[in-house]
Amino acid sequence: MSHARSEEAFQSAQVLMPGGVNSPARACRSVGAEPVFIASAQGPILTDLDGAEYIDYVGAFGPMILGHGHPGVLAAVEEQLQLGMTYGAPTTGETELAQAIVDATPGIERLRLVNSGTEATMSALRVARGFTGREKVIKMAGCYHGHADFLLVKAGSGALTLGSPDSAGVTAGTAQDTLVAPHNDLAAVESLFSSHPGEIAAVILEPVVGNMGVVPPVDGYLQGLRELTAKHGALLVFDEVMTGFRVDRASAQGRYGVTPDLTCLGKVIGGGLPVGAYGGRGDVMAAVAPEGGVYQAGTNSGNPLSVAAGLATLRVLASEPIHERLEVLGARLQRGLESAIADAGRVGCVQRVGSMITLFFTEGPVRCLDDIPSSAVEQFGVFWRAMREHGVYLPPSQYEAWFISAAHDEEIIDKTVEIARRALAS
Ligand code: KE4
Repeated sequence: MSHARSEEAFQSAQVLMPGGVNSPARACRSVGAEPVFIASAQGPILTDLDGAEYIDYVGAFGPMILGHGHPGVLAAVEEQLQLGMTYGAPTTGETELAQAIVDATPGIERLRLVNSGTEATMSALRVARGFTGREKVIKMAGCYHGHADFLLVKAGSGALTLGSPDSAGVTAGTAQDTLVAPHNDLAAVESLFSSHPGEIAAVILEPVVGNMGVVPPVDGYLQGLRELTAKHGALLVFDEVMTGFRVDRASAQGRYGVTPDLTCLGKVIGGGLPVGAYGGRGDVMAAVAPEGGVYQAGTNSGNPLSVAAGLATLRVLASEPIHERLEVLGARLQRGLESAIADAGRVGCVQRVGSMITLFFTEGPVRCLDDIPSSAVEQFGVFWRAMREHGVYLPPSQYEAWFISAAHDEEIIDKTVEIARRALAS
């Protein structure tokens, strides 16, 4: 497969942008490759500059739950485009999107729309600190919550992939208010509460982790965190930027039956355009300006195009059995990969929640970061290159979730498994 045009494009991009990319997660360095440049996308298929087609499991890192170019989403954006792109004044679309989110999400009574997942988590934790009058937050090693300074501590996703979970440029003063626990370890969180009485404003986590690969919560973990935070007067914050409307219409909190005080959203609720949101208990959200004293703002917050794409997406999710379908496709991919691993005599495990799935090159189960050996990362790189060469585009890191969309079907899943079978055998 020739990548000549992508190679040329990458040369030019590297001159102008660090690593030739606008987000390190796209760089493909840890899988020992260069990125291909995408020319177009339709349904479950990406087409690169050289005309090669790939079955897409990146899904733009999460938003594209309906696949690329869904006609309803395109029509909504086109209609809004004729009316104007952005106004810096309120629109009824924002209220409709807010209502659609509140209707579906157990933990959200009121919310704010922002422009990215990073803004959502950063703002939610500012609100948690303002509301509780406390300064420290607890996060879990390997969870990624965007690139706000105080959250780039033991971070997952691209930070972990590129070996900088603790980013340069984050001051010691900033990092000292972030306490870190291993994921899925309730006792570790309990001991942080004991050693910092009255100081912890919030516990933030990905209820299903996607940013160290897919790691579901162990039994009782989310419930335990709910009880611990309530007991100590801290807020429980679910970062559902990835899982929101993805693992269930009611997000991970609905799927697992645990309601957080604050929830962060992004990705799916923007239907492919830039968006984020944070929201939760009415009394907590009343702390946000202009009602309360916690300042948070944005020129493009609630952008009409993003709102139109998001609303169209959520309406499809509310009216069609998409999540049921994704569950069926996810289970089929999981079974196929598991049998391919077994038949190839390889060591590996497949972890999945709904349409989020990861093949780890270790026996498993993977419950926290320490369960992923460096050999898994190396083997994943070899596997990733073979998959891309044969037309399957996976997220370029062992520490990412693969996403299935409603535009995938049984045939595409089976083709993926066949390609994986060959990649694992070689
Ligand atoms: P953004 O600022 O990238 O919109 O969202 C940050 C974020 C927050 N929380 C969770 C759970 C997330 O997964 C993310 C973003 N995730 C990824 C990668 N898994 C974005 C891709 C990238 O960084 O390029």
